[in-house]
Amino acid sequence: MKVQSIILGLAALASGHTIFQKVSVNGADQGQLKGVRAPDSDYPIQNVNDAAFACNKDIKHTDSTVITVPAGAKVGAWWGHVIGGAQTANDPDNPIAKSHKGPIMVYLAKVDNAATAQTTGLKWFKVAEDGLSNGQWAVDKMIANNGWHYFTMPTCVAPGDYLMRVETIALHGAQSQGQAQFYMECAQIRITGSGTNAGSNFVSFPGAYSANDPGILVSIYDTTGNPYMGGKPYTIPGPRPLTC
Ligand SMILES: [Cu+2]
Repeated sequence: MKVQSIILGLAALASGHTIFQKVSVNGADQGQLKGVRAPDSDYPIQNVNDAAFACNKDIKHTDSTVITVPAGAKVGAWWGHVIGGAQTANDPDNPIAKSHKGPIMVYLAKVDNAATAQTTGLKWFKVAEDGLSNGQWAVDKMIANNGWHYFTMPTCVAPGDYLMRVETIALHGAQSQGQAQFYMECAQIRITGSGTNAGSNFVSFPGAYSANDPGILVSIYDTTGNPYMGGKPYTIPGPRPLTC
């Protein structure tokens, strides 16, 4: 029993996973877990065909909040190591372990009622993506911003209710098939404005990614172990985002 708890403790220390659990709109913090469907577990999904690939599994935190997002707004998605953020004082793995280099992407799916919508069978379109640019992974910027990942909601997105899926991929083990780590949660949003674009390049989750996608089965290391692709470009998985 004692040995087992020590092993479990070491495993917890070694796993610097992450959970998307809060939204901001034009700088206004919408509140912890408000309008975000989150699990208690910070563990990734590693099978791209997992039935819960859209909005994750074992969801424990739900509410009826639908977050108003004006088209064109600067939106923030906040990630934390565990629910609430840090797991321990000065948690070095909050918001995510520094080893977990990778892209962050945002997808929308139109629904009738974001508070109650099911997450299967939806048609998703990408509205934002950030991979590796200017020597920085999207995850590096998210860590530097204390867990916040910022993007602009395209100005042309049509008003209405959507589920907003924010996804981080950790690529530290992605040189082996099945070892990329996918982290995703979905927020309940209502877009306002006068846009008329209902999306394009739709994909399904699961279905959008393959296990040997060049952005999923990839070694990010150069010969000295530096995790920045050795100067080669990184190809973000999925379709290109909506442009207005
Ligand atoms: Cu991890």
